[in-house]
Amino acid sequence: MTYNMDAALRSASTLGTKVDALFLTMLGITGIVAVGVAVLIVLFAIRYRHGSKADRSHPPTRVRWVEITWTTTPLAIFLVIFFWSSEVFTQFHRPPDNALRIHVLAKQWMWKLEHANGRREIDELHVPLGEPVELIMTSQDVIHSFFVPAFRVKQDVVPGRYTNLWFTATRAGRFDLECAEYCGTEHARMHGAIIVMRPVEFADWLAAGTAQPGLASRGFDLYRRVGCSGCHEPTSTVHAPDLTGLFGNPVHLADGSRVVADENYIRDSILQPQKQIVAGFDPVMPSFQGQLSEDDLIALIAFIQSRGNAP
Ligand code: HEC
Ligand SMILES: [Cu+2]
Repeated sequence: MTYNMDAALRSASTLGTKVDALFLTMLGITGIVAVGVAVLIVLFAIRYRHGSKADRSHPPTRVRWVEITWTTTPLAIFLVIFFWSSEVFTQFHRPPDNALRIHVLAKQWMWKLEHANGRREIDELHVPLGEPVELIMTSQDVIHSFFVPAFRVKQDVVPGRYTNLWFTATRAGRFDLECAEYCGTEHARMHGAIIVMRPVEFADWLAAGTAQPGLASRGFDLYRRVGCSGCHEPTSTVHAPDLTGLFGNPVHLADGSRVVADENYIRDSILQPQKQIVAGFDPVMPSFQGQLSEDDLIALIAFIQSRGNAP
């Protein structure tokens, strides 16, 4: 695969435009300072060179206005950059609610991607143009990092938990996807592509070739097969919380704290049920550590999420 220089240089996401504006401003400011210092070095070197007739009497020892200016001006500039970059940073960490959710599973040395309807891809991710896409990512082995230079986004992909990343693509085409964390001998070959398509074409692409059941229905299957339903169905005799409407909502825990039921909470509930006990329930749920693969967990979470909006 050849590195697509042009595609990476021009930003191709909504966030990318903002990152570029910030970056170019900082480059401009530091550039002006660097050029200014360089020019003064040359000028002073000429003017005060050995043997020159420059006036060296009464050198100034205290020039208050210079000191005040060189303290307050950089401070003001740094504060502007601080608030500006915090704004961009916050936006990167706040995916819109309507984002299309796609699961990413990294392993040595490939990217496995799964869409909500069950369509899977390896080292290629198709996404719609102009629509927010949120990735829910985890690793099967070591730490990897999901990096799309043209979108100006990068996020570590860590085993044992989920990390998120989102973007809205602003140009159709093919963009490089890299692993930006040294993850073993073939790390350098762990790359792929993001293919941005018009929404209609994307819908066609997504619908084509889905012989497998969707994520949520695979999750429902597991939910019954491994025995979650035996406790969690409202008809069950075990006193266990109803999972309907759980996803994205706050949960009261036995220790008095409150958490939002996101992917990481549900993952931990399944693998380490003793870690956070729901208020009003006994800690009788067994751990499913070692019994469920990452794919299974993704499916179970998608199933619980699909029950989220049910009354
Ligand atoms: C032996 C009965 C039992 C089985 C089997 C069981 N659970 Fe649970 N589960 C519970 C109980 C009781 C709680 C509440 C106490 C706690 O938090 O551990 C709970 C809590 C949860 C929670 C947190 C719910 C909330 O309202 O915050 C989730 C999510 C969950 N279980 C999912 C599952 C999944 C998925 C499976 C199957 C892989 C499963 N459980 C299997 C009994 C069970
Ligand atoms: Cu990697």
